[in-house]
Amino acid sequence: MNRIRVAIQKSGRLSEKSLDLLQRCGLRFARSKDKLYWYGKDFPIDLLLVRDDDIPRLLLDGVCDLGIVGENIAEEAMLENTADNNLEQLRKLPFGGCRLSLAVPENSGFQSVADLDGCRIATSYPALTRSILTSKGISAETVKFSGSVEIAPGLGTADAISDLVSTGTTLRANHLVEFEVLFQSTAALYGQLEQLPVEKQNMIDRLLSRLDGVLLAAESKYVMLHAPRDAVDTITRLLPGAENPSLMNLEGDPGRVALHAVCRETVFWEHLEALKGAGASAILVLPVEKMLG
Ligand code: PRT
Ligand code: ZN
Repeated sequence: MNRIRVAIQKSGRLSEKSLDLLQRCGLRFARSKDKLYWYGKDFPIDLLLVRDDDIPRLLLDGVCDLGIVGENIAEEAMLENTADNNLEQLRKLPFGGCRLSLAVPENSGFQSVADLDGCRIATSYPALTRSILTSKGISAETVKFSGSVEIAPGLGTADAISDLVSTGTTLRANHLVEFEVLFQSTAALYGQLEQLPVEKQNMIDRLLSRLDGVLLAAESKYVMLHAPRDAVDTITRLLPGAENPSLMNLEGDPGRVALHAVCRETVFWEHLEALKGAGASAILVLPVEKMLG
């Protein structure tokens, strides 16, 4: 069986973006009736739609070759499993960003993380939380919650929580204050460390190369502008992540040129203002859809 199986989240914060990313790599799928297994149409790459918590195990057991999951889940799984069974992080992905933070009740009186020594901390990530706290010289007891961790202090089950935070709204709504960030997380593509048959590995390498193209294109822009010929060097330096621009003559205007460049970093309004200040005009910023090589 030389087909590649990719596990992604069935429904949740990472589902849509994971699927969109794979589709932008040129993958198309025939959806099965139960919607759990999607068969790859043009490539031997199939999808398995599962709960995110199951993804590390599917990789470790060799059921899937690739998986997209939050680093928080992958790190927790790696700390729970023995070291001979590790996942390999292949690429970080630009979505699913959040942080695992310690939070304590408002007016709890805790002054520093050290005060949590010997306390009970409710979390869905006990192994990750303990490992980070241990590295800070703090030994705390963790109480495992699968969801709604934020209600634990109110119930008297824990003194503090260690939970994922993105906007902080959930903490505020539960009268908790963020105390310390333990771990920054983002979605990532994982593989297994096992050696794969050559054909499978080649297919994964091809997918990774397309993925790199998609990720690079996402933050790249094609910039076109007119510039005074003697300001070309200054203007090139002002373009974020650009190298070797193309220059073209402007008919009837020997003192100015048209300059085209690919900027491999985000182009902000401030950059455009600086370009204008250096003499650029007719500045156009276009999205880049695909990139290779
Ligand atoms: O059903 P399944 O098990 O697949 O999904 P799930 O409910 O376990 O996961 P889901 O879809 O909620 O999250 C999937 C992944 O998204 C997580 O593993 C993280 O990697 C990432 N992610 C990013 C988040 C958040 N942001 C996030 N804010 N996961 C959870 N939250 C929760 C957090 O636990 C807390 O309850 O949102 C709340 C806090 O959000 P704010 O905005 O109020 O701070
Ligand atoms: Zn989950």
